[in-house]
Amino acid sequence: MHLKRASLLLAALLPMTSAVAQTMKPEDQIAIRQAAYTLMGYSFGGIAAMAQGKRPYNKEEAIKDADLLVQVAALPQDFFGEGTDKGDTRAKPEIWTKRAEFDDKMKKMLAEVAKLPAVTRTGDLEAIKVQAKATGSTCGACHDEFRIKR
Ligand code: ASC
Repeated sequence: MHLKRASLLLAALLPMTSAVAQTMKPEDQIAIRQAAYTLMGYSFGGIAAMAQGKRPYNKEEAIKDADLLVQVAALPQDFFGEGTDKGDTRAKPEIWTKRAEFDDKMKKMLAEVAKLPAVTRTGDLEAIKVQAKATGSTCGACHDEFRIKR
């Protein structure tokens, strides 16, 4: 899915509640969680690139990325409903058989993501590097176990 389409779709869905998500068709839930992960990759990717010296550090951009990341990272957890284990998805069946473990990893990721808005506002690149690393490892922990490798 193209980034622009993903963003538009997501903007329309941000106020949606978990209860509504569960009534959606499986393929629509999959599309939304994928759009959310795309935007998580975009927003966290910006911070990670600055932290790794691959992009010049810009305080305002880092803050903007962190704030967007908090919003979009909250979405996927509501879109792994019944029937969304099948179809165009890299989600492993283990998400549904080891749900408590999956939810725990999701929670750990959200806890690290939640620290980024404050850390980016300090303007302290060294602190941002530390928090970017901590956050990235929580993304990776879930991918290792619950995402089908390409
Ligand atoms: C990223 C990104 C991820 C994580 C992961 C860290 O920048 O897009 O999925 O970091 O690679 O292990």
